[in-house]
Amino acid sequence: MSAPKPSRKRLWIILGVVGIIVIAVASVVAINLLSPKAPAPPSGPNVTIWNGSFCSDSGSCGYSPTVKNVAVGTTVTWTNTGITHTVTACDSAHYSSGGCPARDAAGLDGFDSGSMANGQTFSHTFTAAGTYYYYCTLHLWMRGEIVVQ
Ligand SMILES: [Cu+2]
Repeated sequence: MSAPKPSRKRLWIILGVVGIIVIAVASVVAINLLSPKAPAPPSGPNVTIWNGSFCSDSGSCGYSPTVKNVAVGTTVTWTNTGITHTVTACDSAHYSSGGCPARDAAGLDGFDSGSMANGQTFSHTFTAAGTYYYYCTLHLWMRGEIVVQ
């Protein structure tokens, strides 16, 4: 009986093709998960807090836009689209790889959202001109600036 041989061979070819397709799709998904992109900045006085599958460096999570220009008196609203993050004011002189240890000593208008869960928003009104630096206390490499003119 030599009849089953060709059909078994065909089955292996089909399995091979399916396997290659599965590996190709999985690779594309993995590449997308590992190299997240910052979302386009929202319109208006808004900032989006974002992250990819994880938040391991400044390329995988952050604020969009990183630098936001607004007029004096503007209320800026941050919306968290990712894991838990914060929006915490920082004195630029203490803005380092270690985070912002002296944030409360800053003479600038301080603000701190505290822990923000996914979907939560935080707003702050900037009443004086200046550059306001901020970061995430949970991910020290997440940094942003509000330039008030
Ligand atoms: Cu964070």
